[in-house]
Amino acid sequence: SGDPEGETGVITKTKPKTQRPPLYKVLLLNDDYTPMEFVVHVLERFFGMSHAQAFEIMLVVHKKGVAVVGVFSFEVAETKVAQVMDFARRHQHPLQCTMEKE
Ligand code: NFA
Repeated sequence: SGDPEGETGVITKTKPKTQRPPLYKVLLLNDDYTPMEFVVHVLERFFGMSHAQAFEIMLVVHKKGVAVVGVFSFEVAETKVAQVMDFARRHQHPLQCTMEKE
């Protein structure tokens, strides 16, 4: 009663939380058949990596089985996955690209 901070005298502030859209990791998966040079080309073409960067990430996928190749909004991630899957299919390589919520 008559206490703007409640009954305790302790001042609390509420911070308005800015809503950020969820981010999605785009993953590239290893397989036994897709040529290494093709994967390097995919990383350069669709993920804007330099040749050296692309070669490095390709080797991570090759050795560890999977790597995150980028983090994007849902719509951009979905487009990247579709572009890579379509490019691999057209070249008859079994390369797999997926996405998951961060
Ligand atoms: N493992 C494939 C090979 O030895 C290369 C590869 C790397 C495939 C990364 C897919 C992803 N030819």
